[in-house]
Amino acid sequence: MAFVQTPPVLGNQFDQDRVLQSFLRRRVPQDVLASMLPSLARMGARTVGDLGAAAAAAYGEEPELVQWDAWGNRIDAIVVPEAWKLFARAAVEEGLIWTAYERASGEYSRLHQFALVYLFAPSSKVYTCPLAMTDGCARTLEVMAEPALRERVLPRLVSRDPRTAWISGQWMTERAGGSDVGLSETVARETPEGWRLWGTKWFTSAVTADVALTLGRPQEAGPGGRGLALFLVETRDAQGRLNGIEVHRLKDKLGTRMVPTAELTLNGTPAIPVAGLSDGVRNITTMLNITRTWNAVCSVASLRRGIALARDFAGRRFAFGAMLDRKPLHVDTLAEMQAEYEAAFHLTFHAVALLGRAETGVITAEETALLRLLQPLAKLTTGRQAVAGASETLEAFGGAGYIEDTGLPEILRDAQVLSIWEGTTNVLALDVLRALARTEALSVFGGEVRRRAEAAVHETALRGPAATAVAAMEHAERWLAAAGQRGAACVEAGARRFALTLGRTLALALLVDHAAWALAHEGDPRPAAAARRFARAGVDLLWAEDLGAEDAALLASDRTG
Ligand code: MFK
Repeated sequence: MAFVQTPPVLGNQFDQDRVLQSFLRRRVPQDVLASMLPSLARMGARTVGDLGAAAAAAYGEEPELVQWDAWGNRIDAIVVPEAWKLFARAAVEEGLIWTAYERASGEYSRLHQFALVYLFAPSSKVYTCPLAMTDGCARTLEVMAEPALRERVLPRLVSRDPRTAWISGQWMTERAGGSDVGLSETVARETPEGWRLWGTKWFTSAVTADVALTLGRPQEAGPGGRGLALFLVETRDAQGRLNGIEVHRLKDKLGTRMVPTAELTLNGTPAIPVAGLSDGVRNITTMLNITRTWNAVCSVASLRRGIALARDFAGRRFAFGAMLDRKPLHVDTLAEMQAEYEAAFHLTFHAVALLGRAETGVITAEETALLRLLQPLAKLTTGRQAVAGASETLEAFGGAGYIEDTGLPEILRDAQVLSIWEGTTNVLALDVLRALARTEALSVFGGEVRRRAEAAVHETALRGPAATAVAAMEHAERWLAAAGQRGAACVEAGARRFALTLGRTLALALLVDHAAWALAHEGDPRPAAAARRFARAGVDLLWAEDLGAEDAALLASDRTG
């Protein structure tokens, strides 16, 4: 009989996730964890059950824009696949937003929510995008909206009833400014019926949303982000017609193909100011810090799904006289992937734990400074790991990884956006500098790295990686001081290497700390092995020299004449 390849098969993704389970056992009190377990086990089953099946069956299905009805009326209806509707229903039923706002688990509620999100994400065709924006909008309204607006909209955003639940968009990007949002050209005018917006939004994710947070510049307001105001738009009127919104076309994207992303024009769209009539950029960063956390969690989830598939397949695939999981070079590759994933997990879920503490009022001033730094660091560090990890996943399957209907190429296409949207690596590296400029965040950060590394002092196996983390931290501190002396251009040029070094260093320190705990309390040597491997993979990416002048020469025009 001809040889036929066996595809990978995954079981309950909560039951099979040692890293998540061990982390929760350590961080969450036993009684609180016991109350979370049934929902986590259910999501672990659904992600390889009905949700996974729907995602696989919807292979190639995409949303469609229907601009006109049969009678010539402009309708701009977005028709989404049935699978998308299932993900929407499941997200509400499983409380993917609600869990964070109900706060039944106190400061651990964000850990509960994001553990659910992490399990849900890889089988959701990036339904996590509208969910992230809904969460970001909910948090923004919770902290800064007038009571009337908050009380009308917030319960819908966090609803656990599919009949009343709303989702929110985040319509920031304009032709003039994707990263430099202060260049936004949308105009806001106060009319007898209230505020209205005119302008074109160039990249509006999940255009099927019920509401969206967006920015507009009130007439007479000044330039830049300060002159913008943050508005909430309700996309449809009582009859279900779009509220002065024209959808021009859906974007033809590399990945996230089931997410309806559109170019649209606001043509006198009614809008409600959320928090005064200025400082729109500062105000919308409340949303961004939430969506960036989602981005990091989804990056880790993508890494985890990739390694789960590759490890399972390695036990099924025979080549050169043995199964792949008996081949030293393949084992070496899988171990590298596993170590990157475990480090990414600890970095991200530490940020999640701090977010939960912030939102329940138990966070300390030092932790607040750390969280401000961790949100961009977790996003930028894990975004790049997710892209590299997805590429490695495909390669671990050989040619099958390059074949569309295995579902594997989609992992890579969907991962690529994770280092782009919600701030590219470079924009976030600059945000790290912004966060450091204001506070004592670097000394708090350094203290955290050292404290976590010291936790391993009694474990011989962890002394090496702990020392690597401390040495990288010292180098980062020295580099920033020296680059600062050489000038702002020098700091900016090295900002990406600096930020990635900080992100990877804290990831290593947290992994070392957890590994020491796992050895002592669970007799599990695997996190320590991950820490040793991650330390060797490279955490310190900084250079001593300043190559600015050489770079200018390197990039001088190739044109002759
Ligand atoms: C898997 C799920 C993922 C989620 C999917 C969602 C899909 C949605 C798709 C999209 O919408 S992608 C578009 C996302 N766009 C961005 O992420 C924008 C990227 N650009 C930036 O983040 C820039 O850094 C920024 C626009 C914020 C810079 O603008 P400015 O005008 O140069 O900022 P400036 O003057 O430095 O900062 C303005 C204020 O905000 C300052 O405070 P003050 O007014 O008190 O001085 C800053 O300190 C503050 N600020 C800036 N970033 C902050 C922040 N505060 C807290 N946290 C931050 N991150």
